[in-house]
Amino acid sequence: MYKRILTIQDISCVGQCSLTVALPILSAAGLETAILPSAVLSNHTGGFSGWTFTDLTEDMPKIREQWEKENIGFSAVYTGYLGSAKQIDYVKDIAASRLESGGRLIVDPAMADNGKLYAGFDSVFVDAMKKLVFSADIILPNITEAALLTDSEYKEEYDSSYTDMLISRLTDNGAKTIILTGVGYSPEKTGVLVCENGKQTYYEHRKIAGGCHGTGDVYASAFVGALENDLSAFESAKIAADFTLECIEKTHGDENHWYGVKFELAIPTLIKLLKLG
Ligand code: PXL
Repeated sequence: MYKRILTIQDISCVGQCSLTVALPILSAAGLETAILPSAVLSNHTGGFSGWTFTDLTEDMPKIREQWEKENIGFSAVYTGYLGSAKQIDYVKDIAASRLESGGRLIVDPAMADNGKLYAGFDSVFVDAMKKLVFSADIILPNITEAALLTDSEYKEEYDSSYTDMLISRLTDNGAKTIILTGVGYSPEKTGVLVCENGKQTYYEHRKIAGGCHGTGDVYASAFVGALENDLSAFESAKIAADFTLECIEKTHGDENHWYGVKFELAIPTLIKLLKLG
């Protein structure tokens, strides 16, 4: 079956994040990709001094109704950066109405990193995001987002008792499969912790100093690309990590390229990792 994926996130016209990353990566993974822009920004909000922001919340129910008339469905729905708290209810309606049977809702609660919410988000948004996250089949929070979603303290340094606590609070609130990203137990390492059916598996890899913008979106898009090629959650998490690491390596050392990663240069690697070429 030729799969059609719907991804819902913003268009940051410049900045190598959200839809400008998800669309090419999912296409490279051999998946038909439909998009629903949550907002249009001149550029992302992480490091530029300003941006334009056009909220597309009120387009969403109209688009859903039109898709219902045309009977357009999706094999998976993957959400990223959303434009407003109100939009989150509309996104839930779209997934409920347009997801084909057996299709999965995959949610990256893209709203925070390094202990801080992104510009423009507040606790009302976090509470709305909880509803989406805890109704999803698979979620990809980073440590900051997992702490916010479970009203837990954010820690820079921790051991497995902290990540166990985050996982068990997420699970208690209804989370199903959890892909907890950016989990590092020592300074020079990072990795991803996958929790599926109560069982944890960890993929550790080296950490490249000086975090890069947009890697969460690159990671989640590659994960969905692998998963929808029928790989397991752990195998998909591993491929996404290897791909993201290569994107960072290809970018490192270019000071002018602080706003994103040169993921385009690593697309051939992704195709090889997915055994598509
Ligand atoms: O990469 C996450 C992201 C997506 N979209 C916009 C952002 C950010 C992170 O800052 O600002 C608009």
